Amino acid sequence: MQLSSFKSFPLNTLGRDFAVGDIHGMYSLLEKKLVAVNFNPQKDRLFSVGDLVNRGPESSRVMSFLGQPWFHAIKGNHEDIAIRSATDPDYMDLMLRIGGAWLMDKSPKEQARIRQTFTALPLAMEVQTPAGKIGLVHAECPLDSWDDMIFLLKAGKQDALHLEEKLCWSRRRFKDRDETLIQGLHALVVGHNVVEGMQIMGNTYYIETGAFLLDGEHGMTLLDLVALKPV
Ligand SMILES: [Mn+2]
Repeated sequence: MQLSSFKSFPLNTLGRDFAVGDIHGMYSLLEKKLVAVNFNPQKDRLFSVGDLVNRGPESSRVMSFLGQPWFHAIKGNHEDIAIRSATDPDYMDLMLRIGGAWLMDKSPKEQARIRQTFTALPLAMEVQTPAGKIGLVHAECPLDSWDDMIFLLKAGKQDALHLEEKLCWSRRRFKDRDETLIQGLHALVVGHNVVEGMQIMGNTYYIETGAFLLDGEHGMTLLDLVALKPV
């Protein structure tokens, strides 16, 4: 049983909850966004939809967020690529084409530690809010029922139905403009597909607005998890 593949968070009775789109090494930009909303690390929580690293210039610094008690991330396809690059030359080539040299510049021991950190990241998270339960995955929810999907994850069946691969990589629903409501959730928040502004299909919120491309105020989406509005 892989306890790490799913994480559940109770209502935050002290402060606010935010979700952030793919960070992709844009440490300073996220820091700036957190200052702008007066983020309080004692009370507030930040949930990342994955793709913490690669593409942008500060991937190593982004790793430091993973040690913070207020920061919670799932595994994106870029973490998956980093893990696979240890043993698969094709993924190593890919890593080097997508700004992953930061990892290879580290000692073998440090590389192993980082890959271990990525391997331990959950594939899905859920957060209780006053508005209802919010789910977070990187790419998409492969099943229409959140509870059925979580049941499989909890049972350690992330290989069943290629669940792990779909959670991290699939673009099927996005390409199809799929408006299917994910049952059992108030909203599902995802990254992965770059959109110009936040897009909503059914109850799925696409918040990967291309921080690494635009490098500006609108490039990184910080979402208020209760209002489901970018802040
Ligand atoms: Mn991404």
